[in-house]
Amino acid sequence: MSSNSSSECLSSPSDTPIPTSDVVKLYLVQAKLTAQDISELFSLAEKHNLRVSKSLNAGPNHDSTKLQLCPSSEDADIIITNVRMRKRLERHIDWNLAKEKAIVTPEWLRDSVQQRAILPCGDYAALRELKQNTVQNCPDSDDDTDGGGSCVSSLAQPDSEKLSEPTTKAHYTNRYACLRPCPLVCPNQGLVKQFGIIRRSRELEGKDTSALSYERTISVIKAYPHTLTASRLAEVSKLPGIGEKMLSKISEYVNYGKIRESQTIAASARFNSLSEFTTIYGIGAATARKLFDTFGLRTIADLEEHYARHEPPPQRFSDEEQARRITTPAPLLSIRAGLALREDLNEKIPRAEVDLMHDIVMGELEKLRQGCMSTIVGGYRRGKAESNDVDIVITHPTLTSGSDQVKGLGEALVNRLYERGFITHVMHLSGFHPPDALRTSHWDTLEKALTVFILPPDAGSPRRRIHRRLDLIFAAPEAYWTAITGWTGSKMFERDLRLWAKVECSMKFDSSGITRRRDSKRYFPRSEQEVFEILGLEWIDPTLRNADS
Ligand code: 8GT
Ligand code: MN
Repeated sequence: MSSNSSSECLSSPSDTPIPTSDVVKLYLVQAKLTAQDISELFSLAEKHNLRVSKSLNAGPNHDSTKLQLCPSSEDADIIITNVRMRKRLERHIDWNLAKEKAIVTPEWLRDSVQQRAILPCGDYAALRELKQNTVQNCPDSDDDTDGGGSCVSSLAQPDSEKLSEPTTKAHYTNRYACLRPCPLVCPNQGLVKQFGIIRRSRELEGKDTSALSYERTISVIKAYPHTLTASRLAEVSKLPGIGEKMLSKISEYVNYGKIRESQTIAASARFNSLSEFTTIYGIGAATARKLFDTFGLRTIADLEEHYARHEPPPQRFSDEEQARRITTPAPLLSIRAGLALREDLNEKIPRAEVDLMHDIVMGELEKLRQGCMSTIVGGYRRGKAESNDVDIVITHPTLTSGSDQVKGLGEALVNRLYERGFITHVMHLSGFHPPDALRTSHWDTLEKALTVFILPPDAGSPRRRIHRRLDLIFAAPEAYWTAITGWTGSKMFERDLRLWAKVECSMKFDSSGITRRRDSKRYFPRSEQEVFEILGLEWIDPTLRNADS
């Protein structure tokens, strides 16, 4: 996911306290566990030997800790076991010793790692008789949160201010998508697909409000953890944003396995033409409608013929934009060039190729400037097997914001990649956003280069080289983690993250930073966990931010 992206390397002018670090030692009782379970649990404990928030309700004395496996039960803080009976446990651990430890089930480790927090051990006590001891001996013995708190955390406050409100817990019933864990594939993926067709159609027809309400409904269904059945409809009707109309469509799906409107749209010639037109870079919904309605175009062949005669004039930039944008000799991707590259650009990118592209970009960057850090964001970071493009956030520990250094690094990299034949076209230029950046007119002020990339010819293999979309985002170190959060998506998650920050925290979140509205105080998180903590949000793993489709 990231190459040498360690928060410790990042110096930042933040005045937030550095979390103190300690270690929670784990001992695994192997009895009653399969070899597969054992290896899974070992790798969870080891792989995630990372800083975790010490409790969900990390309060003013926010702490962080590392998990560490230890070879002896005596040294352990927490003992993990599948054994549920005293007699059986005593074969492995002395009962008096057991009473001094927290004795939990393997679920505790799985959930704690997933949520990056030492969860309350009492909730996972392996033996009923030892529950009280487990509660008392848990390295974090705070009670659970009541889930009702809103924004603010220790990190969010200036040193002098005390705060009391806890991190808000994530749950599928939450009003905000950034507090609803959404897996890549949910139990009701078929319904999500049917709603996706209606949403897309509304978007193509310029009915943005309706599109957004389908988008919201989709994100709520993505988070719903049960397979929908008639008996669940009552519960579903109480989920946020599910009104009469959505409910009747959901119930249609539950009863018939499909939604009539989705079927009709999917079969319509207009929907198919507009959908196809908007796959061309530079053609948004409004242009697609114009091509269909005014010029009577229906197919890609029609578009090719049309643009052979009517290539729109090249983009014009205001002087201000011109001064801000990354300048490069690489040609702008025109609609005609976009049409020519259409088949390539519409082909999905497998993860292995994403990694390869990232390696090439970072290899070239290393030659320009040693010690850069990067993280692949977007759908790849959310766990998608195939991506439409590759998004990489880049920084260097010595860059200073507000100077031209960040832009300079971006320019140097894009130019180098162009000279070496890796970048064939660019399309972004500051202030210009891809057509699908949707209604969010102002995402952020980071430097970014939206480009077309091609892998070098591979002498050993005759495979076809495919043009790929590559987005490079350049941030100063203090904006690195907000850039990563802001570009990981999904879009609905991002939308609600911004809304949450604004409504619940009186803060402004965007990829370039977090600002408190009342006094414009800026926060500079040193990890993505800190981004969530500053906003008083429970951590959600990137693979659970798939709220869109
Ligand atoms: P995909 O690439 O496989 O289609 O999936 P994706 O990686 O989720 O979509 P994307 O279109 O590449 O966008 C990645 C994320 O970046 C989106 O979730 C969106 O929130 C965000 N994003 C844009 N444009 C911009 C932008 O101009 N600024 C910022 N900060 N974020 C943006 O799509
Ligand atoms: Mn992407």
